[in-house]
Amino acid sequence: MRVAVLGGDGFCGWPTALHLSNQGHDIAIVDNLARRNADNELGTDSLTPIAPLPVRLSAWREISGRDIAFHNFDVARDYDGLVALLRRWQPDAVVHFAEQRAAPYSMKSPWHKRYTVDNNINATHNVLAALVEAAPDCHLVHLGTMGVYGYDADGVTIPEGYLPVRVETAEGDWVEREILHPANAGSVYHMTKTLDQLLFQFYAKNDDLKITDLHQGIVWGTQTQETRRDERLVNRFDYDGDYGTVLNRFLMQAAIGYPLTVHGSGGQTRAFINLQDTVRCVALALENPPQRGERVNILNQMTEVHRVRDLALLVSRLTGAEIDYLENPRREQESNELNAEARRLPDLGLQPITLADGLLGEVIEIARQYRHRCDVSRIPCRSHWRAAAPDR
Ligand code: NAD
Ligand code: USQ
Repeated sequence: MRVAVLGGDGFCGWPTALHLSNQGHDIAIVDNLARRNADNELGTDSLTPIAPLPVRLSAWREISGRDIAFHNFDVARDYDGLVALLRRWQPDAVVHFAEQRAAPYSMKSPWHKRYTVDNNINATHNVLAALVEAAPDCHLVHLGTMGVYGYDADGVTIPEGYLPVRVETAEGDWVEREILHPANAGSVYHMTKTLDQLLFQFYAKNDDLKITDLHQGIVWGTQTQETRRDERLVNRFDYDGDYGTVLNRFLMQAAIGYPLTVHGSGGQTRAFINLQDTVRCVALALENPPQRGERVNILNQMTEVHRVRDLALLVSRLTGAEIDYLENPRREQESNELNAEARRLPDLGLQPITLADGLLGEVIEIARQYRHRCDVSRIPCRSHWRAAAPDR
């Protein structure tokens, strides 16, 4: 297959590009390096020393004998560049990771809110319009988020995308429908993913585009089979208060002896997946496209569910780290249950890697190996969901 990986320099995109290349697919990465620029803006850096993308690509060529092409442009702005690439190269599939993905970053200021919406919605809409114009048979695989469903505390089981409902007509008859599960975003970032969903529904219906939306949980881990093959291929590891996600942050904090930063009581329950499973799931989605004219194919890409407090206790038991219960900078439920269906990817062949498989130790090793690169001042989360109340 010819596969364009949009956002292929990022945390999930880079290992996915390598995995697909290793499977024998022809890969072209599109990335405007916005994530590396965000590090410059925030004064942060990956804990692991990630090589510049051209160095990564020549290392991969040296090690695997395979070429990956790189096109440096902004998918949200350079519509003509995107159309030209699709028309010239005619990919069988596009994997779309090219969005601003951090909830705290999206809530930092009006500028960050507007950037996240402009970037994410325009990128997704440009991809859809360009596919209609230049490659209507191409399969689009998008990385969505479990966060589109929200974290209500009512214990209702979350379906894979579509919720069966019965509605009473004016005549008193009952009509059965399947609707998109109601959107319930917890940040401006998560809201962009709920808007993406509506764009997909329209383009699948109106233009018969083949679209798969993978609602992914929080990704933990750093390396995959391919990124481990050479230090120049090492994947990024975010630990700062904006881009670092909870479990990787805890593992890195434990490695440097920093008390684990639990927000509030840590009663928040979230879905998780290991990075190696992420790349496997994308490959499975590519092997199982919907047909033209079918509705958007939605799969929940998560393998286990954990409460934040329990993760802190687990990491503390493994490492002896202290736990700090901090005032929560976010506006979110203090505590929730999470019951979500996630059968479709295992039914396609996914064999999940779980926290219990001992891989936590491997991530701790990575964190220990590179702890000298940590800037402790970047650990606290300084992005607040609501402006401080004015003095009265
Ligand atoms: P990332 O920020 O590391 O990677 C995103 C990549 O896209 C970056 O390399 C960035 O430079 C690029 N990009 C952003 N906007 C672009 C644009 N307009 N044009 C071209 N390139 C652009 O993020 P990630 O963690 O790899 O996440 C990838 C996708 O997976 C996101 O859409 C995210 O919402 C989703 N996701 C991530 C996680 C997670 O835990 N990391 C969990 C669920 C879903
Ligand atoms: N949290 C802490 N301490 C920390 C960091 C986070 O207690 O140091 C808490 C947060 O308050 C939140 C939970 O941990 O309750 C998860 O936060 P997170 O930053 O790990 O994850 P989130 O903001 O939800 O975003 C991440 C990715 C995003 C993806 C999402 C999947 O950045 O791209 O969409 O996970 S999901 O959570 O399923 O929506």
